Amino acid sequence: MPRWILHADVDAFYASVEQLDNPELRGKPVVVGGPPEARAVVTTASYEARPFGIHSAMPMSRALRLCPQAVRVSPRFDRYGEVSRQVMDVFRAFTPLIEPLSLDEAFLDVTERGRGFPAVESLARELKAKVLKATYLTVSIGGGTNKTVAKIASDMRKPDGLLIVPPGEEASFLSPLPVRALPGVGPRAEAMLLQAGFRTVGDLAQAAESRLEAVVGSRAAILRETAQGIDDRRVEEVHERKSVGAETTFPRDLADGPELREELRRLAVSVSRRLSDKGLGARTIVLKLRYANFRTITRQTSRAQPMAEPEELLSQAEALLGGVARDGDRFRLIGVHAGKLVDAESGQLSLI
Ligand code: TTP
Ligand code: MG
Repeated sequence: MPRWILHADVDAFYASVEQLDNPELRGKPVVVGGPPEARAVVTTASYEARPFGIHSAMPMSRALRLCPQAVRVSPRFDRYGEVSRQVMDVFRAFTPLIEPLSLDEAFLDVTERGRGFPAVESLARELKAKVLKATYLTVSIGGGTNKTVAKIASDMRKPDGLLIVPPGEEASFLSPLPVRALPGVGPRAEAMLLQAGFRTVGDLAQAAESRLEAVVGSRAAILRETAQGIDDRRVEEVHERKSVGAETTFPRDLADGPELREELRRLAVSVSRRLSDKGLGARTIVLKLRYANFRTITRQTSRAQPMAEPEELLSQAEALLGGVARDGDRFRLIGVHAGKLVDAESGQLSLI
C-alpha cells in the first residue's frame, strides 16, 4: 500500500493576506516589503505583479521600476503568523499527521483516509475548499506517494493549482525536470552537476554512482534514488511541546560563517545538557532559522537511535544548516530543538 502525501502551499502568501485585508488591493499588482529608500527587498509579489518579472528577494527599487503601478505594502508579520495558524489548523483538522515547513506550507499524510489513487484528487480538492472557506486564501496542492514528488507537483500549477502524480509515475514525472528541481540541489550543486553534464533529473536517475560521487560526494546515492522517484521520508510532526530547545536572536544579522557556526555549537551543547539532565534522548533534531526578512523555516532530521551527545546534536544541526544556507543569506535567529524524546535508558517515548 503506497503512502499518500500532499504538499500544500499558500499562493503568494503575504501578498494574498494584504489583498484579503484590504479589498482595494485585490486584482492589483502588490509587492510586500520595506521602502526602496531603505534598500529593502521584496518578500513576495501578488500574481498580478509576477508577469512584470517581480519575484521574492528582488530589490524593491528594481521591482517598482519594473512595475511602477504596483502597490507596495510594508509587511505585517504578526498578521501573517495569525493567518498561518488558521491555515495549519485547517490542515490539522484534515489529518493529524502534518509537517509544517514554513508559515504557509506543510506536508500532510492522508494515507489513513484510505482513498488511494485516483480518489486522492478529490480529497485534495476538499482540502483546498476548506482552506478557502476558513481563510479566503487559495493553496496549491501537489500529491504523490512521496515527499519529493508532492512538493514539486505543488509548484507546477500555481496559483490555485492541483496536481497529483499517479503511483508508478514518480520517475517519469521527475525525469524531464532540471536538476535544480530536486530538494537539496541549490545553486552550487546545480552548477557542479551541469558542469559534469547532468542536466535533467532523468540524467541523475541513470547516472553511474561513481560518476555522481565524483561530483556530489556522499550525497550521490540519495540523490540518485530521489531522482529515480524513491523517497521514503515520512511526514514527521514536530511536537513543539514535547521538545527541548534553545534559540538565539542576534543583535545584527549574520551570514553563515564562523560566528554563526559557533552559536550553533553553543546551542547544541545547551540542548545536550538539558537532555542529559532529564535523562532523555532525541530521535529528531530540528534546526530553526529566521532570515533577515523575518521568513522563518525549520528543517529536521530523524534517527532511529536516540541522540543526546553534544557532538551528535551538532553534526545533525550542521548538516541541516549546510543543506539550506546559501551564499548571501543573512540570519537574525537560529535555534536547535530536540524532539521525539525518549527515556535514554528504557528507550520509551517520553511525554514531557
Ligand atoms: P513562498 O511560499 O515561497 O512564496 P509565496 O507564498 O509568496 O508564493 P507562491 O508560494 O505562490 O510561489 O513563501 C511564503 C512567504 O514567505 C512569502 O509570501 C513571503 C515569505 N518569503 C520571504 O519573505 N522571502 C523570500 O525570499 C521568500 C521566497 C518568501
Ligand atoms: Mg507560498
